[in-house]
Amino acid sequence: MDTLQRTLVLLKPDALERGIVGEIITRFERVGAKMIGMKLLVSEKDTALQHYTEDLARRRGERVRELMVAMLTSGPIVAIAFEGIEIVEVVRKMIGSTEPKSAAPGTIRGDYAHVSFKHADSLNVGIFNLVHASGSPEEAETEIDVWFKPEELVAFT
Ligand code: IDP
Ligand code: MG
Repeated sequence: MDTLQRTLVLLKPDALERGIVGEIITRFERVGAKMIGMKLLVSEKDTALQHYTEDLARRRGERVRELMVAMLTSGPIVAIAFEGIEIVEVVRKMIGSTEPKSAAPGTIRGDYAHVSFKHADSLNVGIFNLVHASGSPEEAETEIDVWFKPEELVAFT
């Protein structure tokens, strides 16, 4: 198994609205994750659909996929590609579980948010949890391709 991996992080519109982009990036810098790509953009609907794929609809329902595509395209986002040793798992650990209410203190979702699935459901919105991170090395490679052209990734040692 190759221990050197890449992962895709998105700072979702709520992170930009809250003005905590720098604080979140600082956390990844602290653990030594190597930034190999970063951009600020407003996502097209097509791109958001490539990111939140059929897989999300299968796992969480078509409604959640639609809500998340709407959320992701609702304002500026920051896309970052990181490289590091088993970095996929490390970054997932750092962001915490999907529902901020359940996310452990010390995680990004646990430290900067607190809302529940129940609350999001009552408003019929996707849950605001600030950050996306790839769930597996395979997902990471697919997602990096969605957000970055090869020439936008910086290789240096
Ligand atoms: P993850 O982001 O922790 O990997 P996924 O299951 O891949 O979680 O879901 C993608 C995103 O969709 C979540 O981060 C969250 O914002 C949103 N989401 C997932 N399930 C629900 C739900 O039941 N209600 C509202 N939003 C949801
Ligand atoms: Mg996911």
